[in-house]
Amino acid sequence: MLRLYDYLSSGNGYKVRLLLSQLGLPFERIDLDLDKGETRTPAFLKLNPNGKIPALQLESGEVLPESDAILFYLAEGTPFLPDDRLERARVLQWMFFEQYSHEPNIAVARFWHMHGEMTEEQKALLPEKHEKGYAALSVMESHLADRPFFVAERYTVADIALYAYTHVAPEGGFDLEPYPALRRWLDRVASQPGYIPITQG
Ligand SMILES: N[C@@H](CCC(=O)N[C@@H](CS)C(=O)NCC(=O)O)C(=O)O
Repeated sequence: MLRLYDYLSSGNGYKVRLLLSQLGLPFERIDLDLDKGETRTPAFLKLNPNGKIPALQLESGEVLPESDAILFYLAEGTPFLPDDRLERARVLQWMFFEQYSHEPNIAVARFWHMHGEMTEEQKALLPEKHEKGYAALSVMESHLADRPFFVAERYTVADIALYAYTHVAPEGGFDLEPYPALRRWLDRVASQPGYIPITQG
């Protein structure tokens, strides 16, 4: 059986949980407590030397880390990943956008809000995280103004990658009110078959 190394409130872990649920694939979930350093134990570092969840252990024993790589792997040959060459590249385009322009700002601001008192350094960096996070949300808003989903007019792993931290952005101090197309897209994603909330393990 597939084994997912995960942490319940992690959006990166949630991406994988959500797709596994939508594919109807059974999996064992191992929860590692980030606050207790459980991603940095020698045993886990042997599985993922980068010391981060999510990591998916395949039935062969091979371990695949990096949420968007896991999504891409699991989606191959399913309706969640297009066959067309350019559309597949567009899925990657939005996943790279998520990892470079979105997650490092929105997820990090949320993490700081959720994990105890912020340090002085975090407080000083927060306005920049918000500015860059809002810039990413604006890019998403204009793309979604005349499209139902990010790629190929249908729900793909590009939507899952971007949904994970966007729908909980208010937990990082972001106001989604000025983004109507984005909020309609959030509702569209939440109504897909097999949808589970981030709180469900
Ligand atoms: N680029 C990675 C980021 C993974 C990541 O940042 N994981 C965090 C939780 S969301 C983590 O495991 N942090 C624990 C640590 O760094 O020790 C992905 O998309 O999977």
